[in-house]
Amino acid sequence: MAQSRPDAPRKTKAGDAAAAKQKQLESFSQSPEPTLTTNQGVALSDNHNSLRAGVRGPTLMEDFLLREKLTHFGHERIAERVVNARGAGAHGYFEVTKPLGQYTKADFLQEAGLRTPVFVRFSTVTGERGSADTVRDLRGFAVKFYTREGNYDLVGASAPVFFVQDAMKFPDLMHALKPEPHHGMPQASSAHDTFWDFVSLMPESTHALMWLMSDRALPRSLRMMEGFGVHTFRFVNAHGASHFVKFHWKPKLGKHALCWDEARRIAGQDPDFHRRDLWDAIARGHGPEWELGVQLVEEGKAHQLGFDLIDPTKLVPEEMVPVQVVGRLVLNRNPDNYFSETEQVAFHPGHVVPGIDFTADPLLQGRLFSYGVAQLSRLGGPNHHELPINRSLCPFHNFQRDGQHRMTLSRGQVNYEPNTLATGSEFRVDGGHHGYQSHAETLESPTVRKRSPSFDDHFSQAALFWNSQSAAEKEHIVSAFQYELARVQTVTIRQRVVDTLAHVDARLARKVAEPLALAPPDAKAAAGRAGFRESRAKLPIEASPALSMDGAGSAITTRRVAVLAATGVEIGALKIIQQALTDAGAVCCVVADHLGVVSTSSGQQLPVDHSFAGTSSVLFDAVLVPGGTAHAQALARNGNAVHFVLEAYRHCKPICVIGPAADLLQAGGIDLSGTPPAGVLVGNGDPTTRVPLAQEFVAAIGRHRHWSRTQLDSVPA
Ligand code: HDE
Repeated sequence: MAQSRPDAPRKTKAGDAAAAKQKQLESFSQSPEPTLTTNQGVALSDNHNSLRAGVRGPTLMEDFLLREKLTHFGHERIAERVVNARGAGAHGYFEVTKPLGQYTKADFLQEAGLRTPVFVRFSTVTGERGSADTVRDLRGFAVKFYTREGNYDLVGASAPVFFVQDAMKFPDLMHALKPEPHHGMPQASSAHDTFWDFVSLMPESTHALMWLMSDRALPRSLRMMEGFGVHTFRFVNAHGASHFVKFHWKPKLGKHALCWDEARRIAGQDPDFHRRDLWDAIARGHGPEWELGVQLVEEGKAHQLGFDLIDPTKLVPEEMVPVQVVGRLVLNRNPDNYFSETEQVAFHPGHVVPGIDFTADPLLQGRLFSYGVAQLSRLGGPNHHELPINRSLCPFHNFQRDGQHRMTLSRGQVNYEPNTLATGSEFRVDGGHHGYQSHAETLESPTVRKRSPSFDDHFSQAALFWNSQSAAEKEHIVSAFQYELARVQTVTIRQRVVDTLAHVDARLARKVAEPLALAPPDAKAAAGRAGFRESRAKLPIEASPALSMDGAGSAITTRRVAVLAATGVEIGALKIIQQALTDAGAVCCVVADHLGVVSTSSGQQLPVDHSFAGTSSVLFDAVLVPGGTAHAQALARNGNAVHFVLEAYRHCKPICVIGPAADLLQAGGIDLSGTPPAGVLVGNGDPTTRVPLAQEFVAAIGRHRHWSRTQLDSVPA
């Protein structure tokens, strides 16, 4: 039996490490074959007919071909994840840009340029496996690094804080959030009584609630979403010195949101909107990219922050501890098989490598137990680490044996340690400097089932988040609370929520309460309830600009622009604008009343990508309506075209109309006589203005949404 010390040949050989995982997966992959066989390899002659006693007779029990096929089919489904069930996965690599040897001995973070293969799975938290993508929810952002020292999983989320401080409350939170147990509704939504009942009794959830009610919970794309490790972890260097670390993923395409009305419409138009968007971008060679950022806090300085670093309802404002960019994550390959990869991948916050360690965050501590047991029931046994997607790239060997679905054939007489029989000399792994060393934290206190008073401040960071939002973002938060609470049937629950919100911001609480027929928010009533704590930290900053998503422009790569066209469309300006958009990486699609082609004013044939019947404005980021009198008149007579433009207007998307096409907006009562509304560009058809118009349009799309548009409710769409 080949035995070695656990850390002897840990390094993969030279070569492209990122390709190594692909090669490993390929050794398990299978392409369609020209013949069919049973699972035992016996060739089939007929895959259409079962074995019968005569052509019209009953099917025979003996038909092992039918039995095998039906038995396998009947077992195709496995239990979905109890949370984060709906996901999308992709392969890629992580590359170090700033080595971190000073802080951590983790091998994959030592060398600039070193690439480590990764598999990433994004997910919604609440919905079941078949639910829609664009629901209001936080998103899971789980990264498996196949490092040379073993797998490291960073199982994070799209918000840096969580709803509860202790793992003990996680099942209650999720029970309250998931469909109500008596009738199994609603699907993938927090807008119901049990969720708000629970959170209204748990003031510690207030900060995470602010994130859930904000635009953060409606990402435009998984590619335009920040990720966070949430908990504080530890980096440990080669000398055993430890730093606290918070992880951040910063999307290269900027952070952008959908608007709520649009998100709901997309859920009907294309429930796979986010999954498709990720898949298509990678398939077209526009694999998304994130920077990995770390916030490092010296052990001895943590107490100076003014809040407890191991409380998972707290973030570390970037303005207090800057985020240092240390690497980049690139996703560049779609999975070959959704089930084998995206479904069977098993993440675990306890999959760490030497140099990365835990803190005593009581939520993290519970997670360290929970993921292992979840995989046992979901993947049917203790050998799921042997599934191709979960296999480490470096060899693994130990004396764990047997169990369901064991694939490794462990040779020899010896399945225990210490031993002498394997090689004739004593083999013993019993301490020493090699392998994973847990950080030696000094712990001396009596056992206690109690929260630390340092976790008592539930509102100062919720208020920081609120204060950091732009005026439009604040309005969105208010509307979100109003929508959710309007769906709550029990009036006392609504009242409890607004009473608690009064501790975040009095105006926020009042505005939320206004249309809900509630008594004025009563901060004192909230303060009298169980779970409430008076403690409130004094933060050195009033607002953290990094918490807002508004205003930051970004590249427009992969943004989808709809070009509306009817017979007689003028393509002079269109060509120039289209070129500018394509040069900037956007994707233009011609939308018309019918598929095929549209005749232009100069008699050319313009190919059509989508018909109005087959698409919708909510599936695009911007709209361009070129000039041409006959074309503009035809579109103005077409209710679908008018709706398309007005809906895009209501969703604050950039719109460029040329010449008579402005009538489409005016039909919705949008006044273009003076300065056009934000993000609306009106071209006059003059050829000399085409290039600047194209540039302005690119810039307007880069701003993403023009939230400052007013009186949107008066626009009929
Ligand atoms: Fe999870 N979580 N979680 N979680 N979580 C699961 O693991 C759990 C928490 C997160 O794409 C489950 O394999 C407990 C925070 C992601 O496969 C389960 C607690 C964060 C994913 C589980 C938490 C997460 C999961 C479901 C509180 C953000 C999907 C099946 C103590 C940092 C990973 C499974 C993927 C999945 C338990 C809290 C993120 C049941 C007990 C906080 C991204 O084990």
